Amino acid sequence: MSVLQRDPQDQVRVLDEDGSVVGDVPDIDDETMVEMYRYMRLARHFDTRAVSLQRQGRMGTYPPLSGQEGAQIGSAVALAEDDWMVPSYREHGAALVRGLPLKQTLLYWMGHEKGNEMPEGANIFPPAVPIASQIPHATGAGWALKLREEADKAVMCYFGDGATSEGDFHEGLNFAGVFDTPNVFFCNNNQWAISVPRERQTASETLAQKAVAYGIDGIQVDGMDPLAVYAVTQAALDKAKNPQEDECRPTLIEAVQYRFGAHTTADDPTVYRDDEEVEKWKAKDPIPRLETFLRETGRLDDESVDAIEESVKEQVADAIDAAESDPRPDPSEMFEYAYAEMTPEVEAQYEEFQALHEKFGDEGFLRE
Ligand SMILES: Cc1ncc(C[n+]2csc(CCOP(=O)(O)OP(=O)(O)O)c2C)c(N)n1
Ligand SMILES: [Mg+2]
Repeated sequence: MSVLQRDPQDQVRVLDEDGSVVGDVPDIDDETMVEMYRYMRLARHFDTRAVSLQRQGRMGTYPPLSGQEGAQIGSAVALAEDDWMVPSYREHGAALVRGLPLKQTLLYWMGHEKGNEMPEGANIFPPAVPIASQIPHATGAGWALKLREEADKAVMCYFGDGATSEGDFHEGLNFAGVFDTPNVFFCNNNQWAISVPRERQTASETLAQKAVAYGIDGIQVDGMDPLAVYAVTQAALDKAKNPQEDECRPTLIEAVQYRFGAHTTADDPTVYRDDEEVEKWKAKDPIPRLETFLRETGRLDDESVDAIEESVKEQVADAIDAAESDPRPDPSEMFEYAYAEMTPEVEAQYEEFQALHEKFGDEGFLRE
């Protein structure tokens, strides 16, 4: 029986908080499991360094992902090469799995237009900051694949718990249900939409059960358990591409998790949540959980963990060097890429900017 055939209240788990097996371990080869662990360590270290760069004035606002590595890596590893990923703004870890270099992520948050350039063939949409706006886009992409008879590829869309209160969520999932599109809707329920807690966002008992209204499958998974996330996402992607006669293609996955840090570097979570709550969730940290499992099953040892730690540090340091030595972008690029051709409003803004730039020079715009 598919792991998806259960009640949206019945959370899928594979590893408990101590890394002990409490469910069906998915069929993942040893190398990929260790790779998942390495990606999670890389995402965590990158995150720590990115926050520190912002604090030092070397980068703009940045949305941290620590705590969410299990959901990001566990889900992204399940994607096939030809599938598509439609991210929100926090999916740096998932994007890494798809082949987006860390340098690109840094450039994006440094305000560099080049950070929006996705590598050829990585099949990633650019990050979406307007909440839930990427959901109808993802449904549209899924529908396009179906119309082109390419529904052997799926589109996975990431968004947060807060996004499920937006009209775009409703419209995107409703269309997906009606047109039976090859979509996986992956909700990162990290308990907070900035300072608004989960229980103030919706009266629904779970977010997964919202799927019922659209006639699609909804499933809740422990989002801090990378193996459970992998199992559920893999089954949902498979169903999106190869549904049985009585199955629908789309699935809504609610991955229950927590962001350990601030919403973004512009936020101070200590004013709206208790240390006690944070500590409770830190005990569920996905990284030591997977590490314990991998050590106990002989897939990792001290030596390989040390080697991973070293290589992760080096990779992040190299990415920071590469991003910081990239030439500063020309500010007029801000106006050039939203549309293939500038609209009259954008053109007027561009001309105003050019006039100011000529008058005040670069110094007029830069705060050093
Ligand atoms: C349409 C829209 N409204 C408001 C905002 C401001 N905003 C940025 S992030 C955020 C909260 C989103 O919470 P959630 O969907 O849970 O995602 P998370 O950041 O927790 O991953 C809000 C309201 C926005 N970016 N877009
Ligand atoms: Mg949230």
